[in-house]
Amino acid sequence: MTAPDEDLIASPVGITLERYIMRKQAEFPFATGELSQLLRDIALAGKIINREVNRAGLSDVTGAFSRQNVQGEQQQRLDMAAHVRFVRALRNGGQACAVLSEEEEGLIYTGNDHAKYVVAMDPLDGSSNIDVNVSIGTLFSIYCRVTPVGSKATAADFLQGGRRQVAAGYVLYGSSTMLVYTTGHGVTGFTYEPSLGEFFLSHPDLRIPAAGRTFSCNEGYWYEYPAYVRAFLESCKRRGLPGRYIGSLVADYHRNLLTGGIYLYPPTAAQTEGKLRLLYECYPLAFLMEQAGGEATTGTQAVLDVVPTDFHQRCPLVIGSPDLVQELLACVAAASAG
Ligand code: P6P
Repeated sequence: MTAPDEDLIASPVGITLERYIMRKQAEFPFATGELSQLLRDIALAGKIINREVNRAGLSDVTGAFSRQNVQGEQQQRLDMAAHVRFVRALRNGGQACAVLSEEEEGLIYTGNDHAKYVVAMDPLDGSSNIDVNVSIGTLFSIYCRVTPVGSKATAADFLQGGRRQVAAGYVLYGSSTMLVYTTGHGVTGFTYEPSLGEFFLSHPDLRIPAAGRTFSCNEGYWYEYPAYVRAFLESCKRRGLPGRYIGSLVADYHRNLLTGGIYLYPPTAAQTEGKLRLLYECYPLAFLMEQAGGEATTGTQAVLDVVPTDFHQRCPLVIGSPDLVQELLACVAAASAG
C-alpha cells in the first residue's frame, strides 16, 4: 500500500541535530556557540565510530589491542579506534582544551588552551560485546574549565563534581545509532539516518517512566552482593519483575530510560566500589537520569554528590525509575537498621 502523493510530498524529513542545536542556542542570547560546536564535534565522531562499529565484523578492527587500559583491562582494537577518533574530533573542533579518556591514564591536551571546555569520556563502553555484535556505546561528560583560559588544563578542571557538568550524553550503537544528551534543560534523543549522514530528532523530551518494569544487574555476583541488594532483587522477583541484562551499560541504561526500570552495579567482594567509573560513566548517566525524572544513587548518596578525587575512580551505581530506586534505598535502610 503506497502512501498517497500528498503524504509523500507533505511528510517532513525531520529536524536535524544541527537545526536543533541552532534553535536551542538561539534561546540563550548569551550563548557563544562554543558548546554547540562541541556537541557537533562529538556527533561527528559518533558518526565515524558508527561506521566502524557497523563494519566491525568485516574489517580487521575487532579483537584485542596490544595493550591494557589503566584499569588493567584488555583493550579492544575498536576501543582504541574510538578513542583516537574522539580525541582527534575534539582536537580539530577546537572547543575542548583537554580530554580525559578511559583509554589513557592522564589528561590528553588538545593544544586548544584557549578553549573553555573539558570532556571526560568512555570512547567505547561495553567492548567485551564488540566481537559478538551486541550494542555498545560512547559516554561523555562536559565541564566548563575552572583554570584560566589560555593556560593548560589541570586535574581541577575535571574534578569539579557531578553537579558542575554543563552537558552529558551517550551515543548508542544499536539496532539504530542514537545520540542522547542533556545540557541541563531536559533530555533529547536523535536517531542517525546513515543514508543522509544526519542525526534526526526522534525523542524530543525523554522522561523515564516513574514505575519501573525491569531490573538490570549481573546476578552472577549474587553471593558477593551486599544483603540489601539481594533483598531488593528478591522483592523484584516475588512481584514477577523481569530481569534484563545486556552487559553493555549504555544499552541497558537506554532500555530502562525508555521503558522504565533500574540498573544496578553495586559493590562486590572483589570490587568494593563497584566496577563503573565515576567521571565518565556514573556522572554523565546520573546527570541525564535526573534530567529525565529518574534517580541515581551509590546506595548511600546521590551519585552527583560523590566528591571526585581521582580521574578513574570507581563508584557503585543504582540508577533508574524513582519508585525502584527508592525501594532499593528502603532495603539499604532496613539492612542498616539490622
Ligand atoms: P559485568 C562493560 O565492560 C561494562 O563496563 C558495562 O558496559 C557493563 O554494564 C558492565 O561492565 C558489565 O560488567 O561485571 O557484569 O560483566
